[in-house]
Amino acid sequence: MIYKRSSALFAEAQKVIPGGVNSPVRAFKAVGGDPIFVKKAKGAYLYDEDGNKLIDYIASWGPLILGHAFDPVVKAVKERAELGTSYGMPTELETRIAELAISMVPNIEKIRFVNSGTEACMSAVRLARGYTGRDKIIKFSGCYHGHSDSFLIQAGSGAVTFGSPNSPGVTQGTAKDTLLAPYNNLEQVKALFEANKGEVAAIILEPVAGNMGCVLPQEDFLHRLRTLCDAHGALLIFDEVMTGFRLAPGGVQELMGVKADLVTFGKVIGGGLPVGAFAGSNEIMSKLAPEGPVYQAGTLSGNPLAMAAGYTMLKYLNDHREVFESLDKKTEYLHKGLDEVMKSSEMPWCINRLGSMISLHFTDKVVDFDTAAKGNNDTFKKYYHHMLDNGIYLPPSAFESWFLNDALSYEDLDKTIEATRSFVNS
Ligand code: KE4
Repeated sequence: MIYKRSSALFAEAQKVIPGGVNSPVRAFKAVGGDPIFVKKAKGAYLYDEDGNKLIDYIASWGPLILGHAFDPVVKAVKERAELGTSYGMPTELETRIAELAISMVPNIEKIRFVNSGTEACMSAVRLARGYTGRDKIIKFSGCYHGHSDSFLIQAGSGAVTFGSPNSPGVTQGTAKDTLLAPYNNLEQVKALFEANKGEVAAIILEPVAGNMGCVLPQEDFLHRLRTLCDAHGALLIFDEVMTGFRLAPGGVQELMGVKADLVTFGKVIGGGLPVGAFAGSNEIMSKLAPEGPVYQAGTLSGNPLAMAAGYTMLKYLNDHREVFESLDKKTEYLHKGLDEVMKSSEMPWCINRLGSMISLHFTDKVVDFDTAAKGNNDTFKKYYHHMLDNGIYLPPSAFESWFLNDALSYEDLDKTIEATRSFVNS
């Protein structure tokens, strides 16, 4: 594949944008080479600036579960734009998407819309602290909840991709209130609660992690966290920015039957436009301004274009729930195909999957950040570029989940499996 124009555009971008990108994980630092500049996208395919057609496995890092430029969403945004793009005033549309989201997701009575997953998680933690009157939070190494200071402590995704989980600029004052445990390690969580009696406002976690690659909660991990939070008067926050409206209409709460006190959303809820949200019981959410004292705000929160895209997306998913089964079946097919190919390789490998979240690791077991970090990154880099040269666009980091979209055909999946076979045989 030729990437001349992408490289030229990258050189121009680096002169005016730090690192040439507006989000670090796009910069290909973890896999080497210059990032691909995209010209347009439709369905399961990206068309880059050099005219290459690529099968897309990031779907904008999750939002585009129905594929790029999904016609109903495009139509809704075009029509809404004719009515004005932002008012800074309430609109009926915000009420309708709130009602729809609440009808789809268990255990939530009120929802507040923001502009990103970071904002959603940051606001949910502030609300938990305001509601409990406590300062500390427990997070898990390798989980990523956006780039708010409290979370850039052993974070996943781009933060770990750069090997700088503790970002400069995060003060000790902030870091001291973020307690860390390895994912799936209940004993450490118990120890943190014992050592910080009455001080923990909340546990926040990705109930199915996607920012170390895909890492599943073991046995009754989520149920036991629920019990520990109840015993210690802390809130349980599910960060479903990635899993929400992807693993099931009601997300992981529905899938695994565990009740969270607050749930955060992003990605799919915005249908490809900037939307985040956080939700919970009326009892907790009523503490939010202007109803309560916990302040949170945003000029473009509830933006009509973003609400039009998000509403159209959620309504389609709610009315066509067969999409979730279709996506799961396609991902299972891909999983089985990759399994069969990788079995013939000498190198250590494992594949983690739940629903349409899947990741291939070049190590033999990934259950938390430490085991994910043992993956052979040199092999991943070689695999990444081999796949790219075969027209397959994977997330440019071993610490990401692949995101399937329902526009992918079984022929696309076969191409992905065969390109992996040619890598193993090379
Ligand atoms: P955003 O602020 O990027 O919208 O959402 C932050 C966030 C919060 N919680 C979870 C579970 C997330 O996965 C994310 C963002 N995900 C990354 C990809 N793993 C975004 C990609 C990027 O940083 O460019």
